[in-house]
Amino acid sequence: MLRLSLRMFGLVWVTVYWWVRPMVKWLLRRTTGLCELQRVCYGEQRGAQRTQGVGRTPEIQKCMKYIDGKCQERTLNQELIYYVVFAIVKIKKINTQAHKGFSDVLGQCLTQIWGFRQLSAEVEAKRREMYDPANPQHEEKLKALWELMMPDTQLEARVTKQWQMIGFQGDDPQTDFRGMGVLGLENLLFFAEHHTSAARHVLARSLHPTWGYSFAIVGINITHLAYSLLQSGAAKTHFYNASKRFLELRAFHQFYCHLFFSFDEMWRQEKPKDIMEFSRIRDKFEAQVKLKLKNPLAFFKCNFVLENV
Ligand SMILES: *[C@@H]1O[C@H](CO)[C@@H](O)[C@H](O)[C@H]1NC(C)=O
Ligand SMILES: CC(=O)N[C@H]1CO[C@H](CO)[C@@H](O)[C@@H]1O
Repeated sequence: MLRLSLRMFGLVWVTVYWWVRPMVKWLLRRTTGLCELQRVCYGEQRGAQRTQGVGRTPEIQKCMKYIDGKCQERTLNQELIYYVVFAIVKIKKINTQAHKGFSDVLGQCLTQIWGFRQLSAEVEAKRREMYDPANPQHEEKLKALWELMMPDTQLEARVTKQWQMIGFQGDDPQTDFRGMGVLGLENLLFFAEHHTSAARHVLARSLHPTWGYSFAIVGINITHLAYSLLQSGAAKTHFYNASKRFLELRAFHQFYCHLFFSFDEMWRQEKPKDIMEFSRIRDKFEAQVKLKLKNPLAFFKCNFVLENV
């Protein structure tokens, strides 16, 4: 009996879904003169909310399948987006004279959606690229990191215990990059290069006799956090609000800098007894960031206010 009614319910639901949904859409189209995509484009404020709404419409879901391949190849560009917008306008017979802003809004949303996907693919490629001491570019970056963080101290050798002064584990940073590849190095280098005083400030705080931690090791762990927030899609709100244009790797580095700096703040507030508390504080920090990212207005800025060391 129960089974039967469940079946009936299923049947009714399917019927409702297949018959009523198009009817509602048709009715809305008739009464408002707009298709679903247009309603989303006009109904929401610019930013994450609108872009996420557009991403959920069936039209865009269909396009995704094709474009996703391009994201993986990392060959997506603005021109392709214009073609897609043009095609949608034609297929949906949208009168661009009457709806002048539509193409622009749709173009902006698609730029953000696919920009985010392409950024994810790019970050993934960096993570897979292993640190290689035979690669002069990798070695250059590592050297630059030292020079920016320790301007007054000469590095005596490529392999030396000196690396521990900026928080690597042993005498060769290569081993510490294993988990996150070149992405870990590039994140640290960007922080040191573009937010030099903030990075040096965090390093100084990490050397505190009571509340210290390993700067580079924790930095690489924050790379892991930033990476997983990107890949899970949790960070979409921030990235959709971060740029109207196509996202570049730089946007990921900025996101990272914000996270590392805020982690250091939380670490100090928690006043941990020792490094054994790392996992607990890291989990607490992650939960807090995830909560902030649930807000469609989320946008993490890099305005660093340097407190006491
Ligand atoms: C970062 O720390 C967490 C918690 O201690 C750990 O589970 C994770 O594997 C670490 N990631 C990296 C890349 O070190
Ligand atoms: C680029 C972009 O769309 N930024 C928006 C992010 O969200 C805020 C708050 O809704 C908007 O004011 C921005 O314009």
